[in-house]
Amino acid sequence: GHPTKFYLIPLDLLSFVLERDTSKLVPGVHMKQVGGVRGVHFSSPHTSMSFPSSQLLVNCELFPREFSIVVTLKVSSSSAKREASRVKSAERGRLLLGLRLSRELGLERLCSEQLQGQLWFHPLRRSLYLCDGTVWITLLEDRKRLDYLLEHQVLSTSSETHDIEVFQVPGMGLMAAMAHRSAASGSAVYLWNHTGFRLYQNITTYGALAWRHFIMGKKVFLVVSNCGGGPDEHFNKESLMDFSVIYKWSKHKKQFVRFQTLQTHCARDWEAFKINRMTYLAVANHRQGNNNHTIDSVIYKWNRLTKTFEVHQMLPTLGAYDWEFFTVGPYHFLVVANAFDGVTTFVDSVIYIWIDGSFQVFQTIKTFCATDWEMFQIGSRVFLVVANGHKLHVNGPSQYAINSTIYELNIIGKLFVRFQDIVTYSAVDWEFFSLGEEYFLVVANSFNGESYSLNSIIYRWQGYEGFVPVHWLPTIGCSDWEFFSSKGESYLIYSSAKLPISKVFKLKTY
Ligand SMILES: [Ca+2]
Ligand SMILES: [Ca+2]
Ligand SMILES: [Ca+2]
Repeated sequence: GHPTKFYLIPLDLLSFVLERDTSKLVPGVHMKQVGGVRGVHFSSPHTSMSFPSSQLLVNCELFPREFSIVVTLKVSSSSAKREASRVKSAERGRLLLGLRLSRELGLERLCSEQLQGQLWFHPLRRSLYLCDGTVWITLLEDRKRLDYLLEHQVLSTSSETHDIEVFQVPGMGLMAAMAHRSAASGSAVYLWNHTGFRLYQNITTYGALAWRHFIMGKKVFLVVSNCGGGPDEHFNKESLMDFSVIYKWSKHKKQFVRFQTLQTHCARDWEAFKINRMTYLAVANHRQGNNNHTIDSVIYKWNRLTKTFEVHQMLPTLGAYDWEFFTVGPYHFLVVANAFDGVTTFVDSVIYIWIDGSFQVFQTIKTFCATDWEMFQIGSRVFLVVANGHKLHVNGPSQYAINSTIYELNIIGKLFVRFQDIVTYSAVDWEFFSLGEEYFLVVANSFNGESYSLNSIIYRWQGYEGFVPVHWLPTIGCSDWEFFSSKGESYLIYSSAKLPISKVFKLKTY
């Protein structure tokens, strides 16, 4: 799976510089012996200690941006002290890499000014600390870290897929509902076993665009949006087939059964949420007829007496694509991704806040064919990231390589402020996930103006630097990414709007 693995053969770095002339050591190099352990101490770098990096990295023209040195330590019962090694790799005489290791093993010593720069390895915690002159800073802790992704399953589906929803059904396990394009074959629910997703139930849909699951009491529900028959239909049934259906899981039949039908308008997304133990659904109505994007989206509320969802509030939207609900402390927010007003994609998306039983405008944010909002938290910090699809103004050309932006909630200023811009290619989905103590975002890039074969990119949170790209995953017409875990393993699945396949990747950690 991972080509670079083949090059991971152990190298004795010291042998590159020490065994040239065994009769004498070069200036600035001393042998040291502490408690029966011999080591080499480099007090000052000398140019004769250099060696070309090509000796280390065979078939590698350029020195890589990321480079790891694995230090293997044999831990004896007595505290051992090692001082080692300065590695210098010179390209045209320039110092590219310097490493100074001075490491303590065993129980904690007080970090003082004299120990500044010293590393301390705790064998029981398997953690590595650095003394900054005052305190020990944690450099490494024994925890899960993302290494690489392994293709786990290529799932053939009856047609192209616009959306995946992964959820748990008590007594059944993990399931995935997929919004397949074709009205002839409809959509399907898949059941997970360790080898992958297997077809479980076919459900009649007409150009399905989105699935969403929700739970009321102990009952599991699914809602799907239909957007006409799509190109499969030979005559115009659009108005008849433009609706959404709520299904309920029947424990008895072990199937999803039809529960309620709602009139929607090419709904791109359903969001389910609870406020004060009441269940609400929000639908993102995208357009009415062929061209009217300036329409209302609807918040529905569960009525316990009639046992149906009823209209609670209408909110004006512009080609709405996505709703995202989130809660910060005592405050409930709902943000809409507005995509298009019929003329331009330069439209405002709106963050609403729940006040006295209804949503009111909290903040508007300029977006460009916004297709998705994803909220995530890192520690106490609250972020919102938008997927911008493309820039289109009146009848001008469309731009697909544009910024999608991460915003951070400024609690004092009571508004979201720009945190980081990331270039995306007609982005249609962001998915946030964490592994151990690492945080990631994956973006679904769908189109660059010429091709649908593009990389989706996984970004890793690096604190001050924000999110940096770490993995590139080739996709075709990517429409959705979902993260899920099963039996301690983590997975990502993506769907394609251009090919009848979905792919599951297993996240390999070290
Ligand atoms: Ca989804
Ligand atoms: Ca979303
Ligand atoms: Ca997603």
